[in-house]
This record gives sequence, structure tokens and C-alpha cells, in this order.
Amino acid sequence: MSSVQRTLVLVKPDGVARGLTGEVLRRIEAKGYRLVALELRTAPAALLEEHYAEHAGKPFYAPLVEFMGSGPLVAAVVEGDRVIEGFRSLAGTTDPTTAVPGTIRGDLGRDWGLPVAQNIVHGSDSPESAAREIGLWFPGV
Ligand code: RTP
Ligand code: MG
Repeated sequence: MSSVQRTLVLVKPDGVARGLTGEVLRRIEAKGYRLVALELRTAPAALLEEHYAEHAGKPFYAPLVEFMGSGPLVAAVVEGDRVIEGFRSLAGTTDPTTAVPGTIRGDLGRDWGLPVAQNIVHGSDSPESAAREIGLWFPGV
């Protein structure tokens, strides 16, 4: 079934600091997905709080917002056939220690990194999340 979608991808500050931006973008493009928007920026807390609003109140919420604002990240809008599910598949599961080898987190991530997992990338988890997140990070795209 063909269904062209857009998703929001973030190369998190740990990924940028470790020089993995190119590797993440390479995997996205090698899969056949297309970059629609791309920007390096240090995100303000207000944007990150809104981005991760679903996790407000959880123990890792404040450390997550702090970690995500700790340095530059790369934000991208990526387009392709079933890309929302497809990029989550490329990224692997949340905990990099147990993420399957072959995935970004499984190949390149190391520690759970308490109090918050430093797992290189973010990808929207549903069409509703993708629309909301793209609107937040790239209004007008
Ligand atoms: P993301 O939203 O960043 O794409 O990651 P995800 O869907 O795989 O995981 P999610 O449950 O949405 O959690 C968001 C991010 O919060 C950090 N986290 N740390 N130590 C912990 O208990 C914990 N739980 C979540 C991770 O950076 C995770 O990606
Ligand atoms: Mg998530």
C-alpha cells in the first residue's frame, strides 16, 4: 500500500556532539526518503516542553528537556512512503542497549544514560504527532 507521509526527525544533541548527523541523514536518504526541511539549532526550553508535552509529569521529563536543550540538534522534515513507521523502524527501540543491531540506536547508541536515555534520534510516532511536531518545528513547511 502506497502512502506518502511526512515525519519530524531530530538528531538529538548527543548525536550531533558525537558527529553522527551525517550517518543518520545517510541512512534516511539511502532508504529512499527525501529531506524536505533541515536545520541545525539549539532549541529553547519552551519548544522542547511543547514537543514532549505527552511526557509532562513523568520523572524523566525535566532531564529530557534539559538534555535536548544542552547543545545544537538537527531538525528535519522527512518525506516518503509510510515514513512515520519506517523511520521509527530505522531508529530502533528507545533503549539503545537493547535496540536491535542494524538500527540507528542499536548500532550507534550505548547507554540508557540515566536519568534520561541519550538515544541519538527522535521520530514522530503517528500521523497526528507528525503534523503537530512539524507545525511546532517548521511552521509554514
Ligand atoms: P522519542 O520520542 O525521543 O522519539 O523517543 P521514543 O518515542 O522512543 O521514547 P519516548 O517514550 O517518547 O521517550 C522520549 C525520550 O525520553 C527519553 N527517556 N528516558 N530514562 C528513562 O526512563 C527515559 N524514558 C524516556 C529518551 O530520550 C526517549 O527517547
Ligand atoms: Mg516518543
